[in-house]
Amino acid sequence: MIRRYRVGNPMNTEAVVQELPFETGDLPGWQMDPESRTLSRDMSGDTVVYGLGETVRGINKRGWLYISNCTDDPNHTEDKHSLYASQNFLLITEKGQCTGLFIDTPGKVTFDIGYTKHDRLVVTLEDFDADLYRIDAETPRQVVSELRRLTGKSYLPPKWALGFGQSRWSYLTADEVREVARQYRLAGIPLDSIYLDIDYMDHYKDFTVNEEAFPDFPGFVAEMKKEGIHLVPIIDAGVKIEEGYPVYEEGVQNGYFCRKENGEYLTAAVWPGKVHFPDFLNEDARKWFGDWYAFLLDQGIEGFWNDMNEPAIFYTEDHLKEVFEQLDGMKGKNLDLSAYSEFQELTGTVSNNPEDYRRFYHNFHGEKVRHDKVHNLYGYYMTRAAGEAFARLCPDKQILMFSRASYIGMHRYGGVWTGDNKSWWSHVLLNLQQMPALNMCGFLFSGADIGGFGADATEDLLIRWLQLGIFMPLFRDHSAMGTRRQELYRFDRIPAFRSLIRLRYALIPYLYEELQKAAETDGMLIAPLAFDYPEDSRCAEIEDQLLVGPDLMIAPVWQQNKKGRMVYLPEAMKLLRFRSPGDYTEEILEAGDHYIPYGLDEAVFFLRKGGTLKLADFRDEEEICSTLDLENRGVRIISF
Ligand code: MIG
Repeated sequence: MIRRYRVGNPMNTEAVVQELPFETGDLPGWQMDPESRTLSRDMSGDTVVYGLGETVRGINKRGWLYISNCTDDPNHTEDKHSLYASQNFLLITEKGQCTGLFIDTPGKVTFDIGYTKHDRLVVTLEDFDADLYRIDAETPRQVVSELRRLTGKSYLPPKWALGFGQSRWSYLTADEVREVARQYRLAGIPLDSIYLDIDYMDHYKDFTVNEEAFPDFPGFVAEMKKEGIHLVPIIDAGVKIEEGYPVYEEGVQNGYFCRKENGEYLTAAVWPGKVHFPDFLNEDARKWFGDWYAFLLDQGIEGFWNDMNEPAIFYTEDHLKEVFEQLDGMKGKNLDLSAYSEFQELTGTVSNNPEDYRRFYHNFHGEKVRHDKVHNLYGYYMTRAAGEAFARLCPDKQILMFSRASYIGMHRYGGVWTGDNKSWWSHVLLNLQQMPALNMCGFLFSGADIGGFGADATEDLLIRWLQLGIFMPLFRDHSAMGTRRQELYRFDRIPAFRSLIRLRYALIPYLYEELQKAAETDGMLIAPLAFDYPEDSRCAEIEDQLLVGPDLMIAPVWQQNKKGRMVYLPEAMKLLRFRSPGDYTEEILEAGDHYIPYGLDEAVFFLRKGGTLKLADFRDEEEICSTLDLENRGVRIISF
């Protein structure tokens, strides 16, 4: 049952697709205080708080302060409060009871989940204007499906998007891309997509292609597709200011960019240098920007990733001017401690400065709205621009789409990737812990940069990450400029990589069917153990095992130099140990704690009681280059 309460006078975010009448009175179970702009409640020792989508820390969110405020921060350490996403949904379980709360408000929201007081949950709204949806159901999975009935069906990607993707910031030329494809073929490792990062563009201008580096782009797209490889270009939020560049010219002429108080367009800087930000919250601008995706669709592109849409700001022209003026006054002076810290403060806070988010406005439902009031919607509406355009331009085709910034509602138009993580062991665990929370909020097609984006990956890290990644819907290796190369063929253990990626391909019939079911039936692909074993109090504490679909449980190794790990089984399960898709052993294990050896050259996971695993049927000698080679194949069944 969903009950809707309203506080203040909220804007319509269009997160919700189902119009519900308002209840009067207070939100049951919560104390509401308009003065402090808070909703709060007690938590008992057994209360577990799930949700919030993509955030730092564990599956159980208790014991930290989380702030919904879409932020481009590449350091996802546990002291952070905000990442790229704002998904204001909590799912609370307590002694067999469960309840959900979706706080639909486009501004900043702070979730103090036992941070200030360990037994108190306090939600503070920047503006006390929100629609509050309280969901009561028998089980956590039912709470999740009610949320989805409220907010709409989840985006489903094309099947090829479950194949392996290789990315790098950036492959600079068509030949470099060809070489990546060639090396994968040589190594016998299947690959379905190669990502084009910002350098495929002409001077980082959206909807352009650098003709010198990528001559005859449509021909190149077709050539790669013949090999089963999709090219997936990035699209950034900011539009370069440049006379004669049609996206810029059209935006200016039609008033589609965000304006300052005085009516001028805001000038910010991102990769292209100075840019204007499209006003995705304005329906006409949204349609216009969406139509531009046709520039690439028409050249054979079938997938995109939307970046920098928090929006990330290197600096704004106005703020930079102020900074320089103040610095002028410091020139030649002896900077004492306080002057020096002032200097540091001035120069160190130029990018993503909160002041800058108050300098520009949107035309939202015909009203002039200051950006910070609707900040968390920007990435959602950029991706919506794309999603609505795909529905208009190619209604019969599924287009791959995922975004960096997000808000609930965006799950109807695309998935997310979790942004600039690092090649750290702790980020393998973070990837695991973010996935069930993303699923709860509707973001089924999601994943992290496998191998880690920043910092240098080692071979064992990459293998361990892939052992988790083969179960994640978005399955992409991506890394940053300046870091150690992490295409799989650059390492020694090619047979191990080949077997793992081939096993992923064998798992696609199961994964895609379950993903499809989860999207259609408003379910989850990836869930915490406690969702299916509510009576077992041990499960509520498990932070490094997951359920994948109804039949599988995984317990990856996420620490270096381990040869195995302890695994908790809430009931008897069948352990499957694969050395390749055709070479595996099975062993039935009783409920309880087990030490499970898990080497670098295998994949170990568990089939649940009554479970059925469908594997694509191919032999070890058979070549599998991409998902194309899975077509018209039978399945092999393993059951317990
Ligand atoms: O500020 O396009 O998260 O995946 O490779 C960096 C370059 C901008 C951030 C994305 C990352 C991408 C990178 N982008």
